[in-house]
Amino acid sequence: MSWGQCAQDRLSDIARCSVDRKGVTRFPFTPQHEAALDVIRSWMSQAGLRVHMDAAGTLIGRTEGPKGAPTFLIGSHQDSVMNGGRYDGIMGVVLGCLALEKLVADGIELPFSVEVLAFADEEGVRFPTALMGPRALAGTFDPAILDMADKDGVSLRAALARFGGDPDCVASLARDHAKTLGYLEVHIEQGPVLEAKDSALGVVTGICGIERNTVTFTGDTGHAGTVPMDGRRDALVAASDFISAIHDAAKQATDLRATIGALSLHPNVVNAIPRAVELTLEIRALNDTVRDDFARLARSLGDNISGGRRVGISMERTYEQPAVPCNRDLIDALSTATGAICPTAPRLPSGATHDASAMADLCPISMLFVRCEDGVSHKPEEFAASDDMDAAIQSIATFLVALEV
Ligand code: HGY
Ligand code: MN
Ligand code: MN
Repeated sequence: MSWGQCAQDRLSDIARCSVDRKGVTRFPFTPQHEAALDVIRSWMSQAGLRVHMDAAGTLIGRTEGPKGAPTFLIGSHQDSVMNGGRYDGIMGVVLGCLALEKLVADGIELPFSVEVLAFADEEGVRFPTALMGPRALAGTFDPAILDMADKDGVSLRAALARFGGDPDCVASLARDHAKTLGYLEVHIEQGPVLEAKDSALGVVTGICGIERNTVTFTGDTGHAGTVPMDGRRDALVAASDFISAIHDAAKQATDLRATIGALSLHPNVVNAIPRAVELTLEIRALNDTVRDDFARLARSLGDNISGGRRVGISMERTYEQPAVPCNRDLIDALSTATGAICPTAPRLPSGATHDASAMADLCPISMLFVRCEDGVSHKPEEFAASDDMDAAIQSIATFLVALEV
């Protein structure tokens, strides 16, 4: 069996660690996460790694290099979105384990230590925060996030403690920059570029910046049958103007994505005029200035629309992470390593954000994309071919062997 086929079988197996069978739903610090860690422990043991879970719930498999040698990190996230795919995140963990297993099978010892990291929470679906694991290692962890709660009112602190983590020790996980050689995240592309270029792999040049805003329109409710049309202060009509205006403005911008992904109405009943609408506006761009400019444009569009519709508006930025470039030397080393196996491997930016964006505060980062069928991700139909994952495993092994301490 090829390494790629082994990866495919393992990803099918761990996909069962899910709330249901409609794709993969595996949130952090849940029974599904716990079941997944048992499977990942077996992958790490099979690669000869020493396994432990750190205080932030990151499962770590380590192979020791020569005494005093630095450590190279490989990893990604174990969690998924609701009814997501079976490759997003977890692919980077299984391919890292298999690349190390291959090096052992080939009798190759590296002049540095290597760790494979399975981070608990990158998607930020269960809690209104994300990237606790990599931020803990990078020393950028904010303890205030421990008080954030999920929709059932369970705090991140309680969920982590119940799961076997140690909330009070997360801040002490920060790694020594001088002893960390770098980080590689292998991830399904989640877009159509590699398929369009007929390339199994791609080397990532940088990760987009991302911000999330909560926008609230506030008007008046009233009886749907008695309030005349021209007397209304309908929050939903204003919100719908805003949604179309944002979409049209984003289409004019360069290398920018704006998405209104969640919306809630109040009172949300068939025979009452919507008094309030709360929606999320997410803006992503490879250039932080472009993103800031668009956020300013969004505010002015909102002000004009709310004025015209005689409703109130508020717009609050709830989350932000800057754009992050990958390390030039690692990009070149990854391009060389993939070149032997996938000569057409292009260099491309990542519109999706990743654990690597937080790891950049600790060490030089690199990312390798694997072709994604039809560019589909965050859906059960997400698919990566065994041959493409095989090419990735070969590339990771070649990359590690060529890495200089
Ligand atoms: O939102 C993202 O880009 C990532 O999939 N969490
Ligand atoms: Mn994702
Ligand atoms: Mn991901």
